[in-house]
Amino acid sequence: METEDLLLISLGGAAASIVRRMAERATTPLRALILDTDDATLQSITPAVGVSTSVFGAKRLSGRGTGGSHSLGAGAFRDDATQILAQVGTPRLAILLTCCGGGTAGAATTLLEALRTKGIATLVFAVAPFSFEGDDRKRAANVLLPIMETRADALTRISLDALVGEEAATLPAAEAFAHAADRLAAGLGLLWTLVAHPGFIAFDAEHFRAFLTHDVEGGLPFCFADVTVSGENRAKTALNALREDPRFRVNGVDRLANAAQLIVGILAGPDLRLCEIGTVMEGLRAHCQSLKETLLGTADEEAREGSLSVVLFAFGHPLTNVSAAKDGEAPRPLPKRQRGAKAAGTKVLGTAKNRFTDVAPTIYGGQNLDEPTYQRRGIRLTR
Ligand SMILES: Nc1nc2c(ncn2[C@@H]2O[C@H](COP(=O)(O)OP(=O)(O)O)[C@@H](O)[C@H]2O)c(=O)[nH]1
Ligand SMILES: [Mg+2]
Repeated sequence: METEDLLLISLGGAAASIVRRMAERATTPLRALILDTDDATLQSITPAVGVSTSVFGAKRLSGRGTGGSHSLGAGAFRDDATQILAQVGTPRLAILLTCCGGGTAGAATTLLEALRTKGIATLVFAVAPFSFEGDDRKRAANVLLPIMETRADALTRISLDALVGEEAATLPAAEAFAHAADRLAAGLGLLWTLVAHPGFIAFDAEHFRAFLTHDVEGGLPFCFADVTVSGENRAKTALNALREDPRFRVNGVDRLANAAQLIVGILAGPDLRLCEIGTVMEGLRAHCQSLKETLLGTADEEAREGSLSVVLFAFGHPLTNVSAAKDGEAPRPLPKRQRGAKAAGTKVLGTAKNRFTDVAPTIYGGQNLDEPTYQRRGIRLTR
């Protein structure tokens, strides 16, 4: 796949610093557009191959930022929409990253609308402020996030508190952010590699698009987490870490255990063994009791030799829309999701009961062994 099919867009100073971290550590070239309303932020970003930066809204804000106002961020985007959209071009999938505690994030709603008009699918990582940042930022983010969610194809709300874990309470504020930014940059870097440079089982921008195509208005909420481990039992270790990851706990509900669809990305070196993929997939299926669909993608790079990374997207809580619920409010039922016929679940693999005509199927332990394992277990292989 050409990386031109995929573009990472960041909005605001904090998201810019996360993309900068990604670019510094990228094992595979990044293609990113860093947008901000503040000149100073962009000057601190060393130009990297494939990464462009752009200040917008200068007419209104003189390159000095929004002062935390989402409406100024939105207005700034409208002033310069044509120029920004020309820079975006026409990728098939855009990954948008923004920190909703800042004002530039206010541009996201109009930007997402424009990307949809251009037929660009959007996967949004929206970062909610730390709880120590105070109620005003939290309130502003809580107004912006549901609007973004309706305009994205899929959106995850990233809790900085959950990213940093219990240390958030004791770390100095600047360190807490640096820590969270590093964690997020690592996870997004893995996602980038998985989608832009897939391995023997591809999950590229086109596969993501197909998965995201659905008829229900509004974006799909999802949870995202990643882990990188090494050592003897690395597949088991990765699995255990993901099962415990606080990023899957939303309002006390385990979004991983309740996921209806999973996208699993496995990244490793040439030493990746098939049985390790099996361990991860089997373990997830055992943990996620409501699972209807599992999509798998891999990426392999020499440089990853010895380490195993897993990225996980958990979609579609089957009973409740936890992501839409506010603190203290009961989760609302999730609207029934109908996706385009082509992308629909395991159907892609066909529904034949038996590979052979006029022969009784081989039933063992209640399972039809004539159906390939990946089909029986609901794993959708993409190539
Ligand atoms: N204070 C601070 N907040 C950060 C930093 N990086 C990220 N954040 C988070 O990002 C939010 C601010 O977003 P930012 O993109 O900087 O806003 P903008 O550039 O003013 O539009 C805050 O609410 C924090 O949650 C940082 O270095 N310092
Ligand atoms: Mg700023």
